[in-house]
Amino acid sequence: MKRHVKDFAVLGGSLEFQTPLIVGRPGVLRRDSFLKRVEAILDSGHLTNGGPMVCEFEQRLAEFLGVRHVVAVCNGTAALQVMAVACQLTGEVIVPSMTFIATAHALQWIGLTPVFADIDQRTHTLDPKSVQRCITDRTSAILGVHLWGNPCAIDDLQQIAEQHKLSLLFDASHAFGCSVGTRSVGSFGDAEAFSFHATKIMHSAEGGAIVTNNDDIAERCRLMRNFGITGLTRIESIGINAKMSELSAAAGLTSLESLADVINHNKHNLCEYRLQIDSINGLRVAIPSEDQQLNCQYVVVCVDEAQFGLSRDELLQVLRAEGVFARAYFAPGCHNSPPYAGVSVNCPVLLPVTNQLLDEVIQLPTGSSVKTADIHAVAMLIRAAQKHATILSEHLYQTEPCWHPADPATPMPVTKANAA
Ligand code: T4K
Repeated sequence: MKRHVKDFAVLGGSLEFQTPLIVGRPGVLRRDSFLKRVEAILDSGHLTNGGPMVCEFEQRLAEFLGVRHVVAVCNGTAALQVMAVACQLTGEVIVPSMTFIATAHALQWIGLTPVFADIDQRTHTLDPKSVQRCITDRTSAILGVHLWGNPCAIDDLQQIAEQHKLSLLFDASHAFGCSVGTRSVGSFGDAEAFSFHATKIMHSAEGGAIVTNNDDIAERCRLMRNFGITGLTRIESIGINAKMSELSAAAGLTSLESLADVINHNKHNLCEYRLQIDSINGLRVAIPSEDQQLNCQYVVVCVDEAQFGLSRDELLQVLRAEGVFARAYFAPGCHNSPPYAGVSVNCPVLLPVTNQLLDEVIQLPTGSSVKTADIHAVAMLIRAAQKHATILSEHLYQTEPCWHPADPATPMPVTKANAA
């Protein structure tokens, strides 16, 4: 309990969490189930190149998502790239700036030009009106991102894509297990790309997939992930090594088995956070729409500095020092990062909502390792920080702040006051 300003770890007080709460802690794989699969791989001697584990993983995913084709690849970035090449994109591709840098970099790396459109205040996904303003005669596609698992404005984007004869693709890295009505994310647009990175709700340590109902796109993706090779030596197209290994598929299959439990736990955590946080003046848990099935992988909180008393970055510093390793994804935004910052072809329109959200959102830890009592402790910390906001803020700028000893974000060790 932080009664006085000096009790805060950032000013040398004792830590609230010795073992930090983390955003993106990988879900634990059921060990016996995973090891059984690893034994089967070792017995078969088939480690990669289209082995039975990858085939089974693709089949299970296709059933789960209700789609015709799943093409498993080595990571989400490769999924975006193979999908873009298979869809024969050229020139400019409209994307949001508030996303992991991989969305933009994946395109730029293969010679396409990401063009940043603004996003919607409520869903944090592409604003169709802004997308319209970004279309030029060089545009070949719209690539929406279902940020935090919130599905994009699919119907509106579909209409724009049809009107301008553009491909419609989605970066669904955050949205495995989410759906709109009865349709799963993965079944929209021409194709969607997933990441199964360790930090994702369903993971294969490293991995990804292109998902589509289009037979031609699927065939090209299959060919391209394996150098464009068919048979023993025949080369049919350009390609790359984007194959998923059998070990990754084993992890993915095992992770898929616990997905329902993980989502239920996350839903409970999100409800608990809402109960605790929404009553704090100046904070609001961002929830898009009650009628969508979301995986609740991210707990996103908007910080109104004027009302709350501390800025998002000050709150982040206070929390991280205590061992609540909150994040400020995806500040400063792709449009403020090299090589896109200040380049007019990448940034043709103003991004007021993007800029505002990049300054004010914070992600709080959730996932299986975060328990209800942790959430109550985090909320109590935040309330105490608000109570002492003015003095805390002054101190933050006057003294060298203390850091949590386990914080990888800072090279500074914990200071004398804290170590004592
Ligand atoms: N599109 C979108 C919208 C994406 O979010 C991503 C990936 C992609 C495309 C590209 O997909 P991939 O090519 O990556 O498959 C992470 C991930 O590296 C990245 O995959 C992810 N998005 C992004 C949102 O988050 P960081 O900067 O959060 O990683 P890091 O190392 O800080 O890990 C987060 C926390 O989890 C840390 O406190 C450490 C902990 N952790 C992490 C790993 C990997 C563990 O405890 N164990 C682990 O194995 O980037």
